[in-house]
Amino acid sequence: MSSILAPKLHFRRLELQGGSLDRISRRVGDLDDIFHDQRAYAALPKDKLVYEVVSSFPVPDGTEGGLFIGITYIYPGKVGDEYFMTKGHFHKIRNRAEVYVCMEGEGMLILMNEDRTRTWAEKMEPGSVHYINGFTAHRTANTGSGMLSFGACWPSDAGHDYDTISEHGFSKILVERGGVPTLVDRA
Ligand code: M6P
Ligand code: ZN
Repeated sequence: MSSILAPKLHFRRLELQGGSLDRISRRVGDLDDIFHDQRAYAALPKDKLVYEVVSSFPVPDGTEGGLFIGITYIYPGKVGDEYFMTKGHFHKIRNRAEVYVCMEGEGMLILMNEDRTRTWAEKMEPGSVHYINGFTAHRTANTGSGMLSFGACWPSDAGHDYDTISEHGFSKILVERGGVPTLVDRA
């Protein structure tokens, strides 16, 4: 007789459960090189939570052919006119793709090609599914007044390349212009 297991990832409950879960909290103080308005950044408390990630790694990191699953929760807020957002990354193995599924809130998935000549965004709303091609940097911003929560699924050998983003950034930033999230060239 085989056992029946409860689901570990539950979109309606907005949580991952059971097993060994990895939890990361990113606070203002952890994000010193991503926001464009350094004066507004310096005025915020360093311990203010910006986002949290809960991840399940069913196979060891680096395994070819496996998948990782995570949920990211981004708090509402802004640094100057720029929305709270994730650090963003390319995958270390550049051709690895990823899928995001928005569970609650309003947001934008910001994408950039590898040579930084094109940055664009997709609107995230509850139920929206986003295919992120390989070779494409990705970050998410909370453009609403409540939490933005989304599920993610990515190959277990993809890895995160944060260095390229902290060194060069995205070529456009997402800011509020007259109440509307707008992508603009970096000054
Ligand atoms: C999603 C996935 C994770 C990622 C997280 C936060 O859940 O893409 O791999 O860690 O978003 O994004 P970042 O790592 O760029 O801060
Ligand atoms: Zn990724």
